[in-house]
Amino acid sequence: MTDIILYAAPGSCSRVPCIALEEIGLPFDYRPVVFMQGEHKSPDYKKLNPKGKVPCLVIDGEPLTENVAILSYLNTRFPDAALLPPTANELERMRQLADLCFCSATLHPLVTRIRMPRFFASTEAARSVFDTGCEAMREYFQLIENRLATGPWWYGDSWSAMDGYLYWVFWRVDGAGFPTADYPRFSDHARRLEQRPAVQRALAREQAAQAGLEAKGLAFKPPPLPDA
Ligand SMILES: N[C@@H](CCC(=O)N[C@@H](CS)C(=O)NCC(=O)O)C(=O)O
Repeated sequence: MTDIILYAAPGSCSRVPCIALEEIGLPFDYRPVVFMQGEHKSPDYKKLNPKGKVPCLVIDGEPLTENVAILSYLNTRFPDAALLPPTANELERMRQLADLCFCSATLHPLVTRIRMPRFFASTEAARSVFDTGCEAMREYFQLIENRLATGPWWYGDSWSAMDGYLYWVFWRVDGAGFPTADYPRFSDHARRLEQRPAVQRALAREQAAQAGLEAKGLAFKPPPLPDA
């Protein structure tokens, strides 16, 4: 049996591989990493992920980091789960990789600016980090909105791990005050995605982890944004 551990934090981008693992359907261990205790920067955790971040997938004792790499690996290792649609050639495969990189390298940094502007600027300047982050994100939300005009999911009729990634981006900025209602197709995509049993199981894992952290006073909350 494959031994799978996902080091994760509720609400963070570790939700992306958590959804993929639930879609695969094999048992796995969801291990919350306690940010508030600096566990992600501890020497023990850094042996798994020297970058001190989640997610980290440990599969049969071997760690793998970075969402793009984790999703690509899971797709190859568990082809029956069809995490990504089949490709006819290397160029198509690289285009899929480019899609995942769009999430990790373009969307995710903007999510962080919108969700945690105080990490980038003093209290007074944080509002401008948030506003400029939202302005930049609008271009990409429109791109996604246009793409979803051609089918229910990013790749048309078939759900893929790319949809799970986009969902996390949507959910994260929705909760941070980005005007997601301006993008009805993307909003509907998020609602439909939340109805998938695998996504509900992933969210239930996060909720249980979050409740455990809250009970110990260790739930992470970003510093508040000053009023506009
Ligand atoms: N490029 C990485 C980004 C990972 C990342 O930024 N994770 C965040 C959570 S969303 C984290 O661990 N933050 C803790 C920190 O940086 O201190 C990936 O896609 O896996």
